[in-house]
Amino acid sequence: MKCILFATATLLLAFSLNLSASAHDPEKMGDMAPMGDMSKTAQKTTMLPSTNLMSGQPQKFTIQVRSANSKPINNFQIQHEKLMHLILVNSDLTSFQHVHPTYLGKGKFQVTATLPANGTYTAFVDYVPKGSTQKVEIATLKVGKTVAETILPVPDSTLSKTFGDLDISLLLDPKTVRPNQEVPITFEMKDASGKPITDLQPYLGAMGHLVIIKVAPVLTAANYLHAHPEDHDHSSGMNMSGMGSQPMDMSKMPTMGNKDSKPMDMSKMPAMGGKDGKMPAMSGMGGMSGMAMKPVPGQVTFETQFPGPGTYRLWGQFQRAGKVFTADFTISI
Ligand SMILES: [Cu+2]
Repeated sequence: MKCILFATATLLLAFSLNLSASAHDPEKMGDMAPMGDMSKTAQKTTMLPSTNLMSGQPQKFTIQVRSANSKPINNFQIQHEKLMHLILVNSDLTSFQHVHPTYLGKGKFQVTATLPANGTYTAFVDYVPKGSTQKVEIATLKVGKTVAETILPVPDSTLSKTFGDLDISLLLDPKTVRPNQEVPITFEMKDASGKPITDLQPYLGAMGHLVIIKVAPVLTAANYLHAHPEDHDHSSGMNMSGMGSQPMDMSKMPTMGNKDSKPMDMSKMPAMGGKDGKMPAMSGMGGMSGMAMKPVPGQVTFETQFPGPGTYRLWGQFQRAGKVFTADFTISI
């Protein structure tokens, strides 16, 4: 238990530090300016080119990761099987891409992406410098010369929708959501005959990937929430409540079972690792709630924390027959 409390305190501390760092004024950021936080503790990463981009054409982007003192960051930690995750959205949040830039060394990454239409795009650059905590920085990309008026998304009238040949429901009751408290978010997937699908494949080391963005006229790094599904094996090992019908199996708790006061090795805890507490939502991905969840056929459950009332866009990504598919929902909290 000491270990758990220690970790919680660490997460909270990291969160409060990073929150202040992310309070910046997006108005002051030029296109060529360093992206992300502009405060003292910010990284100074750039993504180029960022203006006069052509729509509908593959464009090669270079991302140079730099620390706050402008030095390139050279070493990165793999999180969810990749050194960097890049999420590209347009200002309407109708376009969503999740890509993985290739590392070229010396802090430089490269990725080719096609931005579908004229407008303003936000890139969320998500990485972990070796020995540090998760960083999320943003870049603004301008496609075309005329920028269409942004139409912000409104909440879906139903949380059951058809994606390809699947009926997917989002099992989440917004009325139960409290700010900064962990909430389970379940995607329920059924085939055309109404049967739960049973052939999901691991994607990025988990049964799914969930990106959540809080809708706003101007997006900042703080609008980016991210969650991964509960790892069932791991969450059973993390069952802190002991209230389930099964007795707690301490042998499955190599990290949590330590009774000494050693600091927790976060890298060995995928359910919490990478959750440096930069954003509360990102600290939630399984584990801390200690719920031992049994896999339910056709269901993938994520955990996250919503920072407060608002409209949120959710993109769940899953893999089946070697192909990744995306199910998106808009909810009001
Ligand atoms: Cu990714």
